[in-house]
Amino acid sequence: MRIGIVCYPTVGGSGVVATEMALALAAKGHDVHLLSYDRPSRLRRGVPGLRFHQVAVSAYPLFRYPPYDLALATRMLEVREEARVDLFHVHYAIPHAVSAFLARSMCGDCLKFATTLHGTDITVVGSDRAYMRPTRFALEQSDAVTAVSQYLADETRLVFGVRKEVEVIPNFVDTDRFRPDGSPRWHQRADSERILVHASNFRPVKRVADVVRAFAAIQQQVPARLLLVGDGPDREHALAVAADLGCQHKVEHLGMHDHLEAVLPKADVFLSASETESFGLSMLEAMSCGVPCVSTAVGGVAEVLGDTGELTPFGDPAALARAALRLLTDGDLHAQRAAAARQRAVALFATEPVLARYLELYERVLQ
Ligand code: GMT
Repeated sequence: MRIGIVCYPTVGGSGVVATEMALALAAKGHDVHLLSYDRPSRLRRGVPGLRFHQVAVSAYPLFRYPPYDLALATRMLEVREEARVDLFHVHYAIPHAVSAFLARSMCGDCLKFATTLHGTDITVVGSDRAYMRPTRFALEQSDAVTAVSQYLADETRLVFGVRKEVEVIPNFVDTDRFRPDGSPRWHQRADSERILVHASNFRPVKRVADVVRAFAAIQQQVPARLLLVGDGPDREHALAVAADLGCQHKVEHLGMHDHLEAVLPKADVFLSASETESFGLSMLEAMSCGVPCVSTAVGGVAEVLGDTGELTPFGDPAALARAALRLLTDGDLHAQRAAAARQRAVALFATEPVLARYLELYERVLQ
């Protein structure tokens, strides 16, 4: 198939999923075209069958807000003409589904498009009045709509009142790349220092300061270190909270990391304090490395973790700390959860079966 994939390049689950999907489809021999306004962070160079098309957005002085959605629609048409793309798969509804609809309308229905909803496009941004109506319209117009969790599919129906079928196709993980590396667990290490990790884009919705608050309580009970991976607007606030709570010397900010698969297997527990999380891709990557997750019970997280991790109420870092301590003071429980996490990732979220579901969907759309 000739497939166009549209995504945001920034650190955030939707761009990661779209890029991994582009790489996996190209590896299967499909002709894949990835469109974004910048090179997505996980995109490798020189991959046969995969081409990157940058969407250039001109900054004319009159434009306080450059019309990216129009530039994207034009680029989609150009790629369609150059590469005879059969179908576009747009990740994140706003404004990608609207641009796809515009591109399709401009060429008299010459292309098909499927929209995958990731989370904040529905739960936060999509329910903003300014974006609500065009997003609902573009979803209705999509040739297929998918959501990454049942929670998000239900939320889409509730918030947008869409009549269209929203099919649930979960995110996936490369279980060969994200795998346990044999690192000793805390109870096997001489210093018995527990390593906790949090990875995200540090947006307010991630509540990274709550992760730090939970960690501050944990390290009072057991020797521990917190690795913060990623970057974003709340980084300074989170580090300031660590300083206020007197644990800054045990919190290490690793910044943007190209090789999360090298960091995650070293962790004993992954911590997440999000206010909303339609899926939680970093947690799936941690599970695949055999790392149990302790998270707020929000959105679709329970669908991902199953009974391999611990869920606590949102906005209660003390509960998060207690749940993590259960895993960090009982070696048998930790070993059992770590093995269950890896098994669940392999059984339910491996790349191949999930990709097969998308290919089936593409075929249905093209028929
Ligand atoms: O976390 C974000 O706000 C970024 C956002 C995105 O689309 O880039 O992430 C969402 O999509 C990911 C991939 O499907 C999910 O794993 C995240 O749970 C989801 N984020 C939220 O729902 C907050």
